[in-house]
Amino acid sequence: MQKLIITAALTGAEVTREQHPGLPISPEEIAQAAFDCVQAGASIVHVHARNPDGSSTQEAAAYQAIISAIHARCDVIVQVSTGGAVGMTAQERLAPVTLKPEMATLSMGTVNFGGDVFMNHPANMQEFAQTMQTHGVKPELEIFDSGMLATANRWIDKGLLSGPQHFDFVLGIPGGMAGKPEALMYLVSQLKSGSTWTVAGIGAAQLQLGTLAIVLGGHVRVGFEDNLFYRKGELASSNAQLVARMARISTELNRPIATPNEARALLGLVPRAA
Ligand code: KMH
Ligand code: ZN
Repeated sequence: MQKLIITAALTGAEVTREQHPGLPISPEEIAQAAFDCVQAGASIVHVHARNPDGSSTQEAAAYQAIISAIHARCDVIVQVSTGGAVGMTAQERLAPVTLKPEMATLSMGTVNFGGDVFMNHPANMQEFAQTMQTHGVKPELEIFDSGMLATANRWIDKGLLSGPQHFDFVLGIPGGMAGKPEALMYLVSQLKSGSTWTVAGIGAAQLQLGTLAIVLGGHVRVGFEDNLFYRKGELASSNAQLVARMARISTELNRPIATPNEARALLGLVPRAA
């Protein structure tokens, strides 16, 4: 089995300080959270940028400040969001890809998102995929429902996505596929061979589906973007606390944790000098 890649989704676009006073918002706070997560076992950080007032922004300069602050502290794969926040335009969302980060997310379809709609028109999705290819950015295909995986598989057949693909199954969004083991098992059964995958369970599903992914040979995403709680009624103390729990479970299950360079090798990324 491959070593485990743990992604820390540090901030998200929708979570607020009212929901969690420790939510990292400024570039320095995000970089410190990234450093702590790497110490705890993360090899990828999934980042969203915020304005000083806490609102979401996709401006390239805001992402550059975060990337620079992270790399001043540690080596880790930085994965920028192209999902942004619900309601942003496609052009806004695409901006951070021009910075040529190692990875970026690519949502594979439209989904109801709580009381809103997370819009992903096929024409925009293709433009995102093309732009990532042009800039040498590895996409992580975000799958919120099974039809999105079917779309990704069609795109692979048509050559719109080339090479082995890396998927993130985001399970438990109200409007998307349920955060249940059966949902994850079905998605895994539909993957083309050579694919890699991670799971982002929302809320309490984060622990359950993450543990299942460790057993199944997938990878795991944890963090405040998807879940703020360590257990029912108890806020997690930090993103790193959630990473450390996954690293502990994986180690107990005899599955070692990947370093950033080991994760790069698994994902077909260029290794970085130490
Ligand atoms: N904020 C969500 C609407 C991504 O980062 O690519 C979309 C999202 C996915 O967070
Ligand atoms: Zn995100």
